[in-house]
Amino acid sequence: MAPLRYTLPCILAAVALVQASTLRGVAPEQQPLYTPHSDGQWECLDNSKKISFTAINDDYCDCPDGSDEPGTSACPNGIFYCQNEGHIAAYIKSYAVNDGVCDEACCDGSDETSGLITCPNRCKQVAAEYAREQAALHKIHSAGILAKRKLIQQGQETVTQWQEEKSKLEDELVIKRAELDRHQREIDGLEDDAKRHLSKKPSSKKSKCPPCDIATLRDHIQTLEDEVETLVTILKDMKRDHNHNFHDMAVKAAIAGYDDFIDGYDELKADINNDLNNYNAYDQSAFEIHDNESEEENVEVDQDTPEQAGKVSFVQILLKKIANVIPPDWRGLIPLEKNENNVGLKSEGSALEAAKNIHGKIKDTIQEAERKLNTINDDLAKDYGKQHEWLKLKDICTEKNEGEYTYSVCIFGDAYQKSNKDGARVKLGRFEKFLDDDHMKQIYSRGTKCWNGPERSVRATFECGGETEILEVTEPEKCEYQYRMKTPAVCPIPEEVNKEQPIATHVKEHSKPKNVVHEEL
Ligand code: MAN
Repeated sequence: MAPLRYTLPCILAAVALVQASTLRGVAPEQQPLYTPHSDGQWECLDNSKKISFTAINDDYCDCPDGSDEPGTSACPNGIFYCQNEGHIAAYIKSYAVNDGVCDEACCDGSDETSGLITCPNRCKQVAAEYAREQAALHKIHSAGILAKRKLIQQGQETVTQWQEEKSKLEDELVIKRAELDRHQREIDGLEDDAKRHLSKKPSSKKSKCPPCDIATLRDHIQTLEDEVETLVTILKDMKRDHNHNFHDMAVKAAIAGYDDFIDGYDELKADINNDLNNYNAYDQSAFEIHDNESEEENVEVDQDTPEQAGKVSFVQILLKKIANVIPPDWRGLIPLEKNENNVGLKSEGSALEAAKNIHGKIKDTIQEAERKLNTINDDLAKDYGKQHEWLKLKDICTEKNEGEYTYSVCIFGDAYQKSNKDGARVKLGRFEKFLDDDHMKQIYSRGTKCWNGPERSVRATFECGGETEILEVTEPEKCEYQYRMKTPAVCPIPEEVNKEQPIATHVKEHSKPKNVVHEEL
């Protein structure tokens, strides 16, 4: 071994020489990693080994990670950096260095220095071609982005309509179910009455009941008055709580009607009370007469008394007034029909029939509303992309002639393969789901079973384009089809791309430079 006083100057001279020039095959920002220690040693980038700094790029692979031979083909796992001045820098696998072939990715020809072949610097032409491609791509993207914005807007509008329709249906269902319950109670009551009448024994003594009937009627009137108050409160709450931004004409009309109504309401109530007081003063004698008459004529106990007729008609005026101002769907809440029916119907049989008829109609309306609501809920639960950008593409169909077959797909529907010879059509699958969070891949599955193979299926991958079309169809595995497609739905909208871009907080020491093209490494 030579004495240190002779070897050290040599090493330092070599180090100075290497440092002065850039190391072949290493990106500029990684050059500092190739600095020797003071003893002339250098550590492999994976820290697995120390070797002499002079052993770098000596065409012999020392480091397990291949980091000591960035500029030769000595390490099977090494990578080579080409600067490609004037274009975009690139990495290639180091086995392609000095192999006698000009590498596509290294347009500067720096991969071939052995003299086996001379690679011209093509970076100027490559950069120009790249710029043309980028301009064309930019044009496609601009058209696609414009179309995507429209898709988002239309999708959002449809979702809003669905949500409005859903809340209308839910309101309608609450009202109709309450109405149904009320009619059910009415039917039960009429059926009970019918049973009671059937079992009633004829009595020789005439009923002395008018006073107790009056009490019942007072109760009924009180109930009706309470219902009027409830409706007034409902309307008052609606006026106070309704969504002012939601321009529902029925609600607006109801509020306007309520305002008109409430104007004269107190006055009307005062009139009614006044009239009722007059009736009260008069009713005793009137009932005595009526009672006598009823004894003589065997009048049914549930016929209208003057008090009932007077009071009910006032309440009816109120109810009718309210019915005129509230949305049509709510009118079923008002017991108008019931009273009119009861007054007008002479026999319990026909009243029962009418009540059942109405009940059946309400039930049908409820079933129809439930069916519509289920459809809307199903639609709202479907995945139409982060901004509903896929929604308006539903059922958009497109096809592509690929020689032997014409392939087709309806977005969110079915995919088919049709023979161009005999027109025979085979189902390749039905839309199942998106395969990724970015909504750029879909799978259509459960197609016609392949002879001796799986059920046919289609994987569709989408790239940005102004229209939704099939670009190419392949069948890499038997009965498993790949559709390469384009659509505006996947175009990158600039604001969103920026939003999604994570902010770099830490740059890895060994990270590769940006704007670098990596060949399939
Ligand atoms: C048909 C077509 C083909 C498929 C074979 C499998 O010919 O659907 O795409 O590969 O059946 O038997």
